[in-house]
Amino acid sequence: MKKSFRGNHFTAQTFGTAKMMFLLLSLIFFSLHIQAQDDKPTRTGKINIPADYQPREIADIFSKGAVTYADMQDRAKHFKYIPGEIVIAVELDMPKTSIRSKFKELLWQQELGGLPVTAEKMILAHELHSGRTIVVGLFRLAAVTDVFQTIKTLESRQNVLWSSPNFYVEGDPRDYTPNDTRYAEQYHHPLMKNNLAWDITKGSANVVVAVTDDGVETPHADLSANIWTNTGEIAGDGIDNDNNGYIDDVKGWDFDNNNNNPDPNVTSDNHGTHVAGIVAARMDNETGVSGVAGLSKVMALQFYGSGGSAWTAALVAESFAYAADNGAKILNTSYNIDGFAADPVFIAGAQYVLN
Ligand SMILES: [Ca+2]
Ligand SMILES: [Ca+2]
Ligand SMILES: [Ca+2]
Ligand SMILES: [Ca+2]
Repeated sequence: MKKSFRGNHFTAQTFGTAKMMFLLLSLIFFSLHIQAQDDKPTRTGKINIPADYQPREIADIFSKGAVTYADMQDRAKHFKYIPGEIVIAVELDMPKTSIRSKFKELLWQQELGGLPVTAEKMILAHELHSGRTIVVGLFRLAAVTDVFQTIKTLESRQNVLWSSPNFYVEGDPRDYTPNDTRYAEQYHHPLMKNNLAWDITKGSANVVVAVTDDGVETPHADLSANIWTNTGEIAGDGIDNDNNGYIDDVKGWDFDNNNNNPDPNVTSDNHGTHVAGIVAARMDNETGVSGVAGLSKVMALQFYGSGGSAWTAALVAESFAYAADNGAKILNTSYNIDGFAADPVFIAGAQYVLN
């Protein structure tokens, strides 16, 4: 599959295969995984969700004590709520069909143990098998009533499952949309729900993705900002400054031709550039498209290409080891593995990466 990424000419058609989707899903998963390991994820979406909020998992919301006074106190440390409003889940001895019409007529003050209800609104009714119904309603309380004191009091009422302040979040709830000029053509992003992921992370310069392929156009206008550079190496002095076994490997390595230029040898070798763009075309530079992890780095490793040497297991394994030894956290290998499936040298390379 040779597709053009040259001159920002990504087209919608270039993302067609299920195989590529799988690759991308793997990429974003691993990006998030690595991000979580490396540094605390920063919430970059337009809604400010506190990074230190660690809510308890709610197993069954229609059960007694599904959330507690303590849970709500914890949530209130991070989110605002409407004063004087309370949401109550209460079990009533009547079928769901009767609830909506009778909701306003119910003696809520009595039903809720003398609670000073001044207004009520039904949110939903969940019918139980027994013909009883759990009703979740929004209630306005008399002005002086303390919402949290009320929640604590209601915990001891048998018919109340739980109650909650009426919390709200501030900000624009729409998911993140990059400003890249051809973003709208990239239908895979909403398909993969990347916009949701971008509310949590857009990638990180700390996450280096090694793209082992037929080379990467490192000066590309939509890639150059995201090309990994080997900071331990001094360019052009003919010395292996970082002593990693590769002389002047400032921007990766061409294992196929055994030199320090991982750019494609011929313009028709554009698959690696295409893949690198899917991974990490620079996001929000008002140029071209956006990668899945558009702020992460690409380590360009050329390991095959037109006019190169035989594509041996040793060459593949060596490139894998380079990626792992030089800081890549993710290894992208978008090629046909079948020929190496049971090759011990290839497996050694793959195992080395995993270890
Ligand atoms: Ca070196
Ligand atoms: Ca050097
Ligand atoms: Ca090259
Ligand atoms: Ca871009």
